This record gives sequence, C-alpha cells and structure tokens, in this order.
Amino acid sequence: MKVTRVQNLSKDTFLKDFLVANKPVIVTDAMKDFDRDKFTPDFLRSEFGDELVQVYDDLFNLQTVDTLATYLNKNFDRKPEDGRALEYMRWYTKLKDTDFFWSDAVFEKLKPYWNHPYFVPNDKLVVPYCQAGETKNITDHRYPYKGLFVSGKGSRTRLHRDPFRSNAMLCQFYGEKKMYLYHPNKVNEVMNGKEFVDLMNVDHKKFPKFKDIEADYEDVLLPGEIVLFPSGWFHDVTCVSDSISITWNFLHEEELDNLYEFIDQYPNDDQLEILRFFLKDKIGPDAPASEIKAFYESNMNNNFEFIDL
Ligand SMILES: O=C(O)CCC(=O)C(=O)O
Ligand SMILES: [Fe+2]
Repeated sequence: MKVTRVQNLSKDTFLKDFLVANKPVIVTDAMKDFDRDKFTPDFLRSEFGDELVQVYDDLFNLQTVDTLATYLNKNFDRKPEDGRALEYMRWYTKLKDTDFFWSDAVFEKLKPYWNHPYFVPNDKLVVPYCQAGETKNITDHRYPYKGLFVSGKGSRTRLHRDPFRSNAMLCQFYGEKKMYLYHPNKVNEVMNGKEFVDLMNVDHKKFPKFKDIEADYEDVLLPGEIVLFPSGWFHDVTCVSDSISITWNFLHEEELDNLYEFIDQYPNDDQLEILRFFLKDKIGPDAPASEIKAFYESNMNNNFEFIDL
C-alpha cells in the first residue's frame, strides 16, 4: 500500500490524524517555503566540502570520518562497477556530551534556507522538552538525532525503529528514497529479540515468521516531500538516486504514553542517554529511568482533550 499523501495540512490535523493515530503520512507541499536549491551536492561541496563528516554503514555503525568532499567524490555519480561497500553520511547535531564531528555549525549556516515545517507542532513537546508556552523550532533548536543525511545511489538504512519510541520526520531535499514501513505490531515478525530482519537478504532461520507478513507501506519519497515515521514503526530506506535529506526525532505531549511504555519496558536502555542529555539542566547526568519518567510526569501538562480513535 502507498502512504497517504496530503497537502495544506494543519498542525491540529497532523497531530490528531497522524501523530496520535500513529499513522504514516507524506506531505507533498511540505517544503513550499524552503530554498531547496541550497541543498544540492554542488552547494554543499562549495560551502562545507572541507568539513569532517560522519560516515556510517547501512545501520548506525560509524565507519570513518572523512571530508564531505571526499564522501561526495567517492559516492555520488558513482560507476556501478566500482564494487566498493556503500557508505552513508549521517551528520548529526550534538546529542551526547562528547567531543565529536557534530554538525551544529553547519545547521547554523543552513538556517536561512529552510524552516520548521508548517504542519509540525513546535510546542507541547516532550522531546525536546518544551516548558509551558515555549516553542522549539527545528531550525533554531537542538532536536534528538537531527542530521544532514547525504547518501549515494544504492546506499541504505536497514530496517530499524527510532529511539525511545520517538517520531521521525524525514525531509527529502534532493533525489529519491524507496521506503518500506512495518506497523509496530509486527515486532515478532521483523525482530528476533535484539536484531532486525534484513529485508534484502532475509535469514528465514532467524526470522521464521517474516514470510507470513508484508510491508504495510511501500513508497518512494520524492524531492520536496516530508514523511512521518510515527512512534514505534519499523522502516527501511534505500536511495534510488544520489540523495540529500534532513531528519530529526521528537515526541509530542499527546504521545507521552509511548515514551512511558518504553521507559517501563527498557529502564536500562542506552537510548535513555539521549533523554538525559536533553534534560541535563533539569535532572542529573546519571538520573535513573524512574527519575526521567517522574520529571515528565510532574512537568508535562497532560491536559489534552479525549481523542476518539
Ligand atoms: O533516510 C534514511 O536513510 C533513514 C531515515 C530514518 O531512518 C529516519 O529518518 O528515521
Ligand atoms: Fe529511522
């Protein structure tokens, strides 16, 4: 099935019909007020070619740090016969208290050329945490896993789901991406405890139930579109052509239960480190999971209207 495509989407409708309803959506006019011409290989090369960037494999394992120009030279307009392993440049803004090749300065320079998408709530967020009345725009603020993704044709992000049941917004600036999406209730078919099935090379011994299911959605994200991967959804993304995207994660107050469920189920999960980082001036750096939850319980308003699903 194809993902629902919409335009002229209000923040309220996005919240109720897609975030709270936990349903993927593609917004086709999502970047109507962006300057997409600035998100081309030539522009990025001329502005940031000498910067050091994070190069990963087809999941999120760091392989090397290279200059952006080197990455582009090796991976864009690449000859099919060249046979080298595919590499994926995921250049994140700071999300841990470690010195690293973060992209915060680059995002600062890109700021004039894009905007907080017009349909995406920027208040009442749990992650990144917004105090009552506060707004946080993606172009001005740090969000978890906010990254510039530059990836040559054929490179891939294998099936996974995003940390602490957050939503992901994937904004496609340049090139096209093929996507497969699986509903969270297919966890026992696509996972065997810790590992995710590799859709392109299925190990039926490890994932015996995978043959019984199909992807809920299969679609190609086009330049100018933004897709929502809602909380808990499994997704696999392959570049149909050389590609430039931006992505980030967030959670709205009305989805707090998803986060609580995650914290209760996985109180020792590494991903909670990211929540601690985003709350570092509110709770201690080593706060246990119970304290993270207690912080949200006492600080989020949680006074939303009842929504009939
Ligand atoms: O674009 C990709 O390769 C993966 C994107 C993704 O997993 C995300 O935005 O959460
Ligand atoms: Fe993801």
